[in-house]
Amino acid sequence: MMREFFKGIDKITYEGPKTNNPLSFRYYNPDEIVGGKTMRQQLRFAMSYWHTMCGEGSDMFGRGTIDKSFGGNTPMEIFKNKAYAAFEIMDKLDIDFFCFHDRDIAPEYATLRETNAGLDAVTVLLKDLMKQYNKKLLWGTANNFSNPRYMHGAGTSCSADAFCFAAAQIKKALEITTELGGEGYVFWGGREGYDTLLNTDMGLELDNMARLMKLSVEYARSIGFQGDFYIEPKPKEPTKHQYDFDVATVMGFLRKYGLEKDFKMNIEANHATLAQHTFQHELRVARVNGVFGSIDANQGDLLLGWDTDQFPTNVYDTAMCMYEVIKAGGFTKGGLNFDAKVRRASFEGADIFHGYIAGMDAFALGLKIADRLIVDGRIDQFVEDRYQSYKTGIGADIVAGKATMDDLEKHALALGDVVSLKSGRQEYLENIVNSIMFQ
Ligand code: XLS
Ligand code: CA
Ligand code: CA
Repeated sequence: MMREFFKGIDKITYEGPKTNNPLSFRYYNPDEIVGGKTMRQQLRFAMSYWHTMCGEGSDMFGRGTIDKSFGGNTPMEIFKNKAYAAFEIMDKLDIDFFCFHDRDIAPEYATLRETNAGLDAVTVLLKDLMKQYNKKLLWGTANNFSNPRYMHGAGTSCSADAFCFAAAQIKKALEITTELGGEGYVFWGGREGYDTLLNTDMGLELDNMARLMKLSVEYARSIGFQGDFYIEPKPKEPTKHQYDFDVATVMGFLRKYGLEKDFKMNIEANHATLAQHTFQHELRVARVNGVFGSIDANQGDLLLGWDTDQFPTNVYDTAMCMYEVIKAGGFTKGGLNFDAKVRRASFEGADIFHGYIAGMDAFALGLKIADRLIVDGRIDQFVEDRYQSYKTGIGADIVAGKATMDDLEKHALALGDVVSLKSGRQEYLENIVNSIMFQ
């Protein structure tokens, strides 16, 4: 008989919008078809191991408020219990995937060798539990930012020794991810950036970051990893300037180093707003560049202005997110990873469930609304009509690359002073969105 960590919480099931049961789904109905696929297939929810199994509620001003030792005494016992508890949570919430950093799943010992041995032991357990509960690994990654040796960065450190440690950690994380059948591998440049340019050789740092990524991709493919690689943009925090600032910046980096075929984006809502973009903007940039991959589903607090990683509840944002996801053709190997944590004062076990339910329902609603927006068709039609002038005449020649500067000038001169323009109709479109959301 397996030990139960969250007593009193049964499996969370769909009860529909009218239920009063807070421990049920009102909108997430896994088998319901929306947009030609089940909600389960469309949304591909994942649990973030770091927040859910490790985050203890500490902040800059106070220590933890939430005990995540799960009754373990030795480090190894604690991490094994985390694994059992993790699968209980996924099972009860009906979440199919999880994501982890190497240091979330096993203890860090005095040496890398011992730490790797610990990782191997937990990997065996995770593999077992995955089989038993029918759960999958959405993506793995290496924590190359917590250990003090990465104070100057990992791949961008001024120390070649630190660079090697980073590489060794990524190598091991890739091996584990492959062993567990991971569908992806994420690079989030935790300390890949700078605090002052006065001590920084930016050119070398960027070259080295690209070198490490290239080596990692080559190694992963050589050991049979078949998943997708993602870069997760973030503009700042912990460093003042992170090199992977936003999707557009990362595209420039990838193209400079010839890595654009190897990577897609893992886009986090909170990182988008930290970069002064909307979540939808980042998704759109990824989509039009053909690099949409996966999502870290959360939301920030615009008044606090740092990476608060809250469970997403803003349905307007989840709707526009799912609109972009559907337009990008849906998820292939990616999914919606709740890179989100309950607030420090929400210290009871049940709070984790309330957080996930809130996020899953907000995305279920978002999916349904996005599908309705697309089926309704008025927005798509409006955009289509707005660019009509490129369908015929000089516009068609521009698009076909046939028009010369002389042709363009000739056309402009012939117009005299008259350009016929139509309204952008922003308010009309916003009304459509609201009327579909609240129908
Ligand atoms: C931190 C990031 C991190 C990545 C994975 O801000 O969101 O958790 O998602 O390393
Ligand atoms: Ca993230
Ligand atoms: Ca974050």
